[in-house]
Amino acid sequence: MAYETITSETQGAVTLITLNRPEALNALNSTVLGELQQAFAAFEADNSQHCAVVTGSGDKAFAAGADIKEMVDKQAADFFLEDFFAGWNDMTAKTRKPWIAAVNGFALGGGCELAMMADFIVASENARFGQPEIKLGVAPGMGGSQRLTRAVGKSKAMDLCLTGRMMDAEEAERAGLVSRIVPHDQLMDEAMKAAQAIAGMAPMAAMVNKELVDAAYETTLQQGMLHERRVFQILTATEDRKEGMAAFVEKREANWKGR
Ligand code: DAK
Repeated sequence: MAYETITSETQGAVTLITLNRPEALNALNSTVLGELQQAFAAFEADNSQHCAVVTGSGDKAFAAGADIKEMVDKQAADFFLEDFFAGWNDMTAKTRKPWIAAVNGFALGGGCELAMMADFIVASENARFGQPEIKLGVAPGMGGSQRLTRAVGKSKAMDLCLTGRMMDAEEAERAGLVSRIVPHDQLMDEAMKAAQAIAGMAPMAAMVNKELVDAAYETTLQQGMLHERRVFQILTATEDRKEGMAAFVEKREANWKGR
């Protein structure tokens, strides 16, 4: 599928989606968001694809936020009537397969929010994260105040949202926003390697692991543990569970059926 503002390609069982407006630091406009929704829907529907990586083109940015030039002349009624950026949550709400954000530079505002929608973030040492919306007289609109607070705690989330300052990759990793930092020139190799490793797991198990970790945000500990136990019990009925355990005992690679 040909897109205007992103690219999407498959490498084995991994889909690589690249935001492709480097001249605007990959700022997210309505076209980008619509195309991202399409690319994610295609990834989700393709049974040969088991993990995705999202990154930004160019050397400077993952995404420097929503496109301010697209928003500057809009009135409040336009945002409401157009339902501007509606569907931004599709990447989390409608995607059951795992995906990784490979953050290669600025991830600001909507860019930071997009990265936080991913199941985890691999950051280059050049990555910079922030929610600078306050400097524009607004506030986060795609989950920044909520996901950042859950990821890094109230104090740091308040600091970032209220001052609009950026944090570097090391601070982001210390705070728990980022799962790993890698040298800038190795970012895509490392992110793709992680994605290939995930894509090599039993597909239903990968989807269920994602669902269980996500459930930790929505449930009490007791409910979450009960859900986890039930899901474990149900997964034991899959062909892949039998294959995975048999392969271990027989000291061979598992041959997943995806069933
Ligand atoms: N939008 C549009 N263009 C941008 C941009 C952005 N967010 N960020 C950078 N660019 C453009 C610049 O305008 C410039 O293009 P030209 O003007 O040269 O044509 C080009 O990218 C290079 O940028 P700079 O020249 O500024 O590069 P520097 O290295 O000097 O600075 C920077 C990099 C990242 C520090 C700076 O560009 C910057 O501060 N950018 C803006 C960051 C920002 O404020 N981001 C938050 C945007 S607000 C909603 C949900 C969510 C949102 C809105 C609504 N709804 C559900 C309704 C989200 C809002 C946001 O994300």
